Amino acid sequence: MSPTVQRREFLTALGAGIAGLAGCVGNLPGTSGGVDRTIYVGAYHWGFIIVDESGEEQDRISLQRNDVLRVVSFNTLASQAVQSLPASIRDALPDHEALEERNEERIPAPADGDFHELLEEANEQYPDHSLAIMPSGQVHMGGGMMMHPVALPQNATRSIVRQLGATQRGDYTLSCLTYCGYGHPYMEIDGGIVIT
Ligand SMILES: [Cu+2]
Repeated sequence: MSPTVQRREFLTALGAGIAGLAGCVGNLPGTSGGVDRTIYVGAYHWGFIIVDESGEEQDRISLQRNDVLRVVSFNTLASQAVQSLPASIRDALPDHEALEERNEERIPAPADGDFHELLEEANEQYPDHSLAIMPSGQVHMGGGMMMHPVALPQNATRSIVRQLGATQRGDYTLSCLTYCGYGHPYMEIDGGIVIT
């Protein structure tokens, strides 16, 4: 199968996941408009940044069971999508150099090749990401997923908004499920959301 075909199939799967989730949330009792918390999640090569409504970056979001979380996600390279965010959120996003420095602190150095070159290559060849929120320690998509994957392409013109019910206690990991180059395996925040 060519990479293009694989990709198309993956995107179709994403669409199915999104429709499924919309169904779930609509059926939860008492969630009509009652959002308890909104977070903004930016995807970059090779990580995520979580910013709360006040424009503060957060390492971890704590929720009570049955809270309703609104997640606004975007690719930090999708300039039109970023422009549509509130100014306080845009201002909280580190510039690309700062994000690149984070990579060097978090991600093992490549055995051959140079971090910066691999990043440039990834920007060109694999500019798209996705975001899924799943129970920590779960490698494959399975049950208990909090947010089914949403596609975050670089050419997106808008952010993606999802409303999620925090129905199950536990630690959740934010994860990119779209191959995006060298650092892709490290593109996650383990335990980024905790439901107590
Ligand atoms: Cu990615």
